[in-house]
Amino acid sequence: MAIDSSNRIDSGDSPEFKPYHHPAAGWGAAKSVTEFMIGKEKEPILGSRAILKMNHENGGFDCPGCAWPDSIKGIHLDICENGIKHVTWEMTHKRVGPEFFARHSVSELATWSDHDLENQGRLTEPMSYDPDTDHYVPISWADAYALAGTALRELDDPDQAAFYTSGRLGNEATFLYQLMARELGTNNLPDCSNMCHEASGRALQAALGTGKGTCDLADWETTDALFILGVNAASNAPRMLTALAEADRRGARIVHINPLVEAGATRTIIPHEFRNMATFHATSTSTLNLQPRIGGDFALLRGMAKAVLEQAASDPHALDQQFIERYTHGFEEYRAAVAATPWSLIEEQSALTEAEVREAARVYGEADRSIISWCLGVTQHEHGVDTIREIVNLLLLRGNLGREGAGPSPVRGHSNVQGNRTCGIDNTPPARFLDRLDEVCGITAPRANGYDVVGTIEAMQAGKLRVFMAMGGNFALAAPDSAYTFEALRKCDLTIQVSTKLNRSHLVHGTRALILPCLGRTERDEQRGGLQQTSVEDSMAMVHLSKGMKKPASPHLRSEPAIVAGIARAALPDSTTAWEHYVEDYDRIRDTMAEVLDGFEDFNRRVRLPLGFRIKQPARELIFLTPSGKAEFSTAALPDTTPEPGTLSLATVRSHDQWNTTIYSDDDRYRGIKNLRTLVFMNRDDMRERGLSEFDEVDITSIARDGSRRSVQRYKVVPYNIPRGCAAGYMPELNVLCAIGDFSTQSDQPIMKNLTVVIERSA
Ligand SMILES: Nc1nc2c(c(=O)[nH]1)N[C@H]1C(S)=C(S)[C@@H](COP(=O)(O)OP(=O)(O)OC[C@H]3O[C@@H](n4cnc5c(=O)[nH]c(N)nc54)[C@H](O)[C@@H]3O)O[C@H]1N2
Ligand SMILES: Nc1nc2c(c(=O)[nH]1)N[C@H]1C(S)=C(S)[C@@H](COP(=O)(O)OP(=O)(O)OC[C@H]3O[C@@H](n4cnc5c(=O)[nH]c(N)nc54)[C@H](O)[C@@H]3O)O[C@H]1N2
Ligand SMILES: [Mo]
Repeated sequence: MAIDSSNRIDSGDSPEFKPYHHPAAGWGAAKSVTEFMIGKEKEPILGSRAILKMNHENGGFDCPGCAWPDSIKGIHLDICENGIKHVTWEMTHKRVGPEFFARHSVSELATWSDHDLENQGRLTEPMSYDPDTDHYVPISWADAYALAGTALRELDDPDQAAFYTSGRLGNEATFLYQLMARELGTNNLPDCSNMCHEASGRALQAALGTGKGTCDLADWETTDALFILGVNAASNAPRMLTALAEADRRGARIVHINPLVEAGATRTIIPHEFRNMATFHATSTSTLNLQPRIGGDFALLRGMAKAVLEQAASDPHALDQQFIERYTHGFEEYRAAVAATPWSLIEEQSALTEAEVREAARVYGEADRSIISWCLGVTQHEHGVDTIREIVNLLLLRGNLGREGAGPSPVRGHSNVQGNRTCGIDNTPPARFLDRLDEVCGITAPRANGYDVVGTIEAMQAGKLRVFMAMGGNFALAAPDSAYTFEALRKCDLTIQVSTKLNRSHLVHGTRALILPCLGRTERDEQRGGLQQTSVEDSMAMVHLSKGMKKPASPHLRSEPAIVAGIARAALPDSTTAWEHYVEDYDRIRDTMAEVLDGFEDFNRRVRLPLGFRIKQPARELIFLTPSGKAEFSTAALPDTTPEPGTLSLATVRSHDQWNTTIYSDDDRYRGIKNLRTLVFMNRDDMRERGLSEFDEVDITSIARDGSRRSVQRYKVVPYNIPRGCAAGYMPELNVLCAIGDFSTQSDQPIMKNLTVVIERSA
């Protein structure tokens, strides 16, 4: 099937490119939101009332957008343009009911764009695929559970099933979901984190003994220097702009490290400061912008460490000697590894000059307290784990850990992706967690590791996986190698999608398929025990409650915990787990979680505190659960990440107007793009070398490690301020180019930011 053309969403209007020179957020954002709410979704009143309840300290729901923490300063509106779009998208009046599916066959829907699919509105009833007519037809909840239960019971081996999680799922549903998988007997719990921050978890676990950052917002508010690597804050974590602007006002230094100078890396208008919006008063969000080559961060960080260590020869304050001696392990080996890395290699690999690297090091050396923050620009690489360990190395040199205003601070993606892992979504679970789960829940969890995302796709292809269930997300499109993944999903006996909106994963299905529509985060969740709340954990390990207030989109929707319990009961008829009892009142789920999960003691009481509670981070207290009991320096040598002659490194990124696989429009305001998604950003010199001008059509061909090639055709070239040898374009369209075998050997994450490509004029 023509995957490439089916998910193109270019509206057909003439594309425009006008570099953006205004500050991020402010009136542009306000206008965009207004157009979005009134123009396209036509629900201004409904939207605005709900939005006032978002991220509110007393009640309200957690913004289902990004995982940036809520402001701890209380009442001001801590919302952003993209959070508003996200919520409005969920609250649409449009509905996808049985009549819709009766009108359109699956083969027909497969030719629609991804935007058009989701834009049909909210799913209203459970549906089952009928292979005779190629239509989805209504099915009762009882029959849907029975169908799923029978398929799961009939497996020869529980490892023939896999249970995917997208990072939306609340903690309580998460806990029940992993319990069901493990009671069935499998650790096949792939999740979106396998494509997102797996590298961060692994690096921090190895270095510090906890797989999370150690900072909270109070640290961001007191730090002297912030280093932001590979984050497009203005689009993907807009509330970070507030923290950046406030830091700048206090006189903190801010260094952005990104091959692209993104909108949030210069100036912003703080979203909730209406006075500034009225006067167009923009606040600076940067001290220094460095544009390394894609994959050049490790070299840059190594260079900064080299400069700091050189400085230490004459300046006793360059290093925190006491900290290094008392709390770290492996310093001498690290010093030797840095000494063995010549400046020439650092320059070559980072594509920055020694002077630029020294400038970043000077900012770092002058700051008493530094935070280093990162997102996908660092994680989705072959050397993601080594790069994040180098971030920690650099922090350790000056004792930037375990004190206010200092530490590593990854920016997570989905609003509860961190909570999913905390609550047991892990295909390689620690033995200690399984022991506790067995003891408290009276099950015998399997000990063998399960499949991650790539492993799941490979197992489907090999015929080893027969039932695939997804709690949210859009696995077919989010995963790498679309053609291969589509083929894999179609080999399953049964695919089950628990979703709010129609998407590609409903159309790329197994022999049998179920669509189970669930409540969204904004909606009231009534169970026998009354109105329920669900908890989530943000990027900075704060756990708090989220309560939907809106009338559900349809009376037939069920909550995610209820759906898990329904399937679990059907699949495990003799289970002694009190599935039904749990769903009546989520406090009961939380009571069990309190017994199983570290740091969740007294869960029900603490989660009801006004801002919830913070899960203790041992590393923050300078307790390192590592083999040496200390923070570990790492000593990897710099890899060669420069592109071969004739090829470019391509990063797949999000536009300003999308949420992962959810595409709101074909504009990308902050990058100056209108009406175009099938584009590739290139350096002018690389274009000239190929005889290309703006909007010329090109074919992009990726070259996988095994030599296999994948292409997209007729993409338009956009000249952009990006280092030579680098290119960028949008996910998920470009997932076609990501080879299934090209995952990092360090993190097992698919390589989505450093594809080797050839770009040629289309025939
Ligand atoms: N509105 C909105 N918000 C979102 C999302 C969304 O789709 N829309 N997605 C959510 C999710 S799940 C996630 S994980 C996050 C993603 O948030 P981001 O990590 O900001 O996501 P990307 O768009 O992939 O952008 C990656 C950034 O890294 C840069 N980059 C690429 N390669 C390199 C490199 O080698 N080095 C460096 N230093 N930088 C590089 C790119 O130029 C870009 O600025 O956002 C979350 N929030
Ligand atoms: N090439 C490339 N590929 C990538 C990335 C990249 O940077 N480049 N990024 C990767 C990353 S970081 C991530 S996190 C993944 C994202 O992968 P996923 O999490 O799988 O994808 P999403 O697009 O976030 O999922 C959107 C769907 O979630 C459903 N949904 C929305 N709200 C709810 C809800 O409340 N409950 C339920 N049950 N369903 C809901 C809707 O049906 C919607 O269609 O993609 C990865 N893929
Ligand atoms: Mo993500």
